[in-house]
Amino acid sequence: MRIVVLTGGIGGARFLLGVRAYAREVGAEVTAVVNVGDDLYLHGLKVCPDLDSVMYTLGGGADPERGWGRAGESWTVKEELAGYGAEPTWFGLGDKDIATHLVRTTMVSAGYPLSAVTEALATRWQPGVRLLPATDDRLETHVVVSGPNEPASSADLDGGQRAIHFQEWWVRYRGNVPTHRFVFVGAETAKPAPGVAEAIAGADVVLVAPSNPVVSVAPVLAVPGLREAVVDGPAPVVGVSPVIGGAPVRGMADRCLEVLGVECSAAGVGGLYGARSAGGLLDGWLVAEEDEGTVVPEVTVRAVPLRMTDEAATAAMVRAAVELT
Ligand code: FO1
Repeated sequence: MRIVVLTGGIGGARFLLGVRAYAREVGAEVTAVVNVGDDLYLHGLKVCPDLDSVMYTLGGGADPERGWGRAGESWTVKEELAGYGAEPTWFGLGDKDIATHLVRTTMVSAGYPLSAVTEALATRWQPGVRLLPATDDRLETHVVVSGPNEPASSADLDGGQRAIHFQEWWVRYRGNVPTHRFVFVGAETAKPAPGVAEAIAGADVVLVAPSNPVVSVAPVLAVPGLREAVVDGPAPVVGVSPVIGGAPVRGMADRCLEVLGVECSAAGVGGLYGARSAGGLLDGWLVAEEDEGTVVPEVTVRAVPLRMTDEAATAAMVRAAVELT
C-alpha cells in the first residue's frame, strides 16, 4: 500500500508518527508532501520550519515541549545576535538548528533544489517516510494586515494595509493584528517538486493531516497542478479534523478560520475542504467522538477518538482514516 500525506505544522509532524507506525504494521510506503509556505530567509539562512518539524519529530530529535526545533537546544548564537541588535529578535534559531540551516543554505546556494537538499538532510535523521517539499520553487505565505505601523519588514499596500511574512504574523503578533487575508506569494508559477505528482498518482490513499487548513494545507494545494493531481487522481482522499469540539487541537486554526469567515468546527473545516464529488477535496472526513453527528454534504464522515496522545493512538486514527474509504 502507498500512502501520501499532505501536511504541515507541528500537528502534521505528530500525525506522521502515527502514519509511520501504521505503515510499519501493514507494510505500507509513506510519502509526506510538506508545506513550504512558512519558509523564510533569516540572517542569510534558509529556514524551513515545517520540513524540519517533520524531520526532527520522525528522527527523534524534536523538542517535545515546543514541538519545533531541536531537543537539548542552546541559544548562544541568538544571544550574540541580540548583542548586535540584529533583527528580528522575535524569532529564535537554536544553535543545533542553525547547523541544519547552514547545510541547507550551502546546498541551495550551490544550486541543489530543496527536494534534493531535504533528501540529503534526511539521510541523517532517517524519518522512515519520504519527505517531499510541496514545491522546490519559492512559495511564501504572507498575511495582509493593517497596523501596527512598523514598516521595517513589510510592503505597504493601498488603504494602509501591508503584507507581512507569515512568521511575523504567527510568532511576533500571535495573529493579534487586524488581518484581511493570506497570500501565497509565488504560488502562480510554482511547480510540484519532483516526485510529488508521481506519488499522488501512485497512491492508494491520500490523507490530509490534522494540520491548519488555512496556513499549512492550503499553501500545499495552491501549487498549480498539485490539487488537480489529488482531486483527479485515482486514490480516495480522507482528511482528519484539526478541530475538536470547536477548538483547534494545537496552534491558531481558530484565528485563521476567522479571517476566512469559516466556523471553527469539524463541520466548518470539512466544508472548507468540500466534497470531491462537488469540486472539493474530500471523500472522507474523520472527526472526533466529541463531534459525532458532523455532516459535510457528500462526504463520508466518521467519528473516532482523535487525540494524538501517543503513537499507538495516532496509528489507530490513521487506520480509521484508511478504512474509511
Ligand atoms: N515559533 C515561535 O513561536 N517562536 C520562535 O522563535 C520560533 C522559531 C523557530 C525556528 C525554527 C523553526 O523551524 C521553527 C520556529 N518556530 C518558532 C515555530 C514556527 O514558527 C511555527 O510553529 C511553524 O512555522 C508553524 O507551523
